Amino acid sequence: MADGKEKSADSASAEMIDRAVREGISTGCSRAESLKPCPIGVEESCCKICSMGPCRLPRSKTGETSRRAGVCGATVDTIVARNFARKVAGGSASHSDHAREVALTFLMAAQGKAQDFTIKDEMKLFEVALDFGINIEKRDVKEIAVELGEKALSEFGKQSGELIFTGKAPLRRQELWRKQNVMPRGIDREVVEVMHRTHMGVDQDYRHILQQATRAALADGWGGSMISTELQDIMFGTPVPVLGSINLGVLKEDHVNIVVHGHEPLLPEMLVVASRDPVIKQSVERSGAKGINLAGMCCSANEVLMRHGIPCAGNFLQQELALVTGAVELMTVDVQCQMQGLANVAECFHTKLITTSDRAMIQGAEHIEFHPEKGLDTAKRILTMAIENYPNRRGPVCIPAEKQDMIAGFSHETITYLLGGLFRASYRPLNDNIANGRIRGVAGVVGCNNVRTRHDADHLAMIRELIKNDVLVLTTGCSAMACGKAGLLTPEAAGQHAGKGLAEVCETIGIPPVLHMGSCVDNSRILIAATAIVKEGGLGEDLSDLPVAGAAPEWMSEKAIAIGHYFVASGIFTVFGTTWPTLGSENVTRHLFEEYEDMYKGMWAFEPDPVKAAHLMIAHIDKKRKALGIDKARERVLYDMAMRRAME
Ligand code: NFS
Repeated sequence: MADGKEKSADSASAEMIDRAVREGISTGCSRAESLKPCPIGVEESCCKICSMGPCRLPRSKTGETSRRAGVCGATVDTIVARNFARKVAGGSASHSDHAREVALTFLMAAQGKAQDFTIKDEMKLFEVALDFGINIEKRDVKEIAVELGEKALSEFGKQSGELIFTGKAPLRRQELWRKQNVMPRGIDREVVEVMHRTHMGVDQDYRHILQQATRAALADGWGGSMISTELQDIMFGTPVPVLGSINLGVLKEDHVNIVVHGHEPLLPEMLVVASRDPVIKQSVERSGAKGINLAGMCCSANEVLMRHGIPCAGNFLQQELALVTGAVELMTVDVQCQMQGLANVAECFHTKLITTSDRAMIQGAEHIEFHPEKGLDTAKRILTMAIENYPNRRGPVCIPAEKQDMIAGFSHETITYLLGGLFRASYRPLNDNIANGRIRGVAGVVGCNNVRTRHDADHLAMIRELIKNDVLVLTTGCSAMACGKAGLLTPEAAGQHAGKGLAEVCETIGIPPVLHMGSCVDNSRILIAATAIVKEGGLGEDLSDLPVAGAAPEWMSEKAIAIGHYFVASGIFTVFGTTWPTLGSENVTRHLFEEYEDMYKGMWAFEPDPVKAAHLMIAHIDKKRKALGIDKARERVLYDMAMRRAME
């Protein structure tokens, strides 16, 4: 196998990839070498929706889309659109089922049935209650919270009408959604309808299938994901900038290391509380360890980092590598992005792998189910297991030295405050700096790692190119963690990497040029921030008027497709890297890449080269600046031929 440095741009990961190879431990990297992607599946021109197939309709050698049809007569357009829509449904379902769990816990907390959970941010409770049309005057906090919990839960099963949070979008956008008939109803309903319409022999017009995919994606972005973020903020506190550290070097040889991996912050929040318990502290002392070291992995990491400054061990492709250090006593996983391969790696060491959600078990892992009403007890039980496992370490522990400081916690509320100050909190300074050209535009760069690209490399290449060109970057998920490891989430990064205009603004306010806004459900924070820019005035009347763009250069999950699709349907140009799942159909690709611009004023693009992709985003930002009449404020950039071709 190629050496670790070729697989990862992060030297700590490279070191652990090499260790795994030396010791014959299977990881995502080694499995990817022996498993090449299927060339037909990669273009999604394979239908396995019924058992008369699978029907494979590859493009001809000359690159043309096949004119053949599946056994039932389904064209390649229908097949590709169905596969795409099902990806959106899978992603929306994941974010939204997470949201449901949060809403259920929120309601139990409000009713006093989950004593370990409380309302930490009353101000946000009142704001969100008002969004939901709840009367907050002369009412008890608990009463308001109960009503909010009930109303939030009823958003999932709403059979008609519009999701309440869509009312937060600019009015123009809401009108456009109604005109295109994609205003989302209940979240569950939209996902179920995608599954129904894409069943054998139902919806067989690719445009009509994609319309429903759009409605399901909007139910995620302006429904499920937003409900998660808002209720989590109320329960656990709205993030404010916090200093944290990241990379495998956060693990400590002389501590009991516990890695919390997954997505729902409910158990991780309780683990944080339990780790401070005096009884737990005493048992750590007895074990001979110097203390407990909690570290996060994937989006759970982002959640506990943003609210408590708990260190991050790493992003998606580091989950197995954290165990390869031999220093992890216990890893908890709940839902999403957890590789089944973890069980095998854990077995090679003393590590206990614990599944905690009633929706996800892994063969070979131990299952300790988390229930909100006894959250703290479960957390203590898990910590005790980890402490008892500390003396069982086998073989040499090998923790890479890399550990990087970073600032996270840029919620939409924080950005308002940082820009305008406590007494005149507003987006005005940001809008002014966009209008005067110091900030050329804003990009949301988000999403996963993908083993088919060099770990972290594309995120970093794209983001460095954007900030060099004065584009302020908002980031979440595994992309945010890639930035953290590379030192881009520090205020000093502005002077080192940002263009003159952006650096000036960042240095004045004291913020990094790349703002960590949280986990993947927190992409809803980016929607709210973009809406706040519109509402501040002077930069158009809809999200699609803004000089902004989105990207996921190393995406791999269905959730990333759902996110990208709600960004696009919200009017934002969005470019994905690695691979693109509609290449099997020219019509579907044209629909999403071109016709969507007319319909939604936002569209998809695919560009695997991250620097070229950054320039597609910059070109889009410049196009929007021109339309707003603010292009004169900045010098024009001369594009070379290669860049122009990439833009066409
Ligand atoms: Ni998002 Fe977070 Fe990471 Fe991708 Fe997975 S952890 S929810 S899906 S891999 S960014």
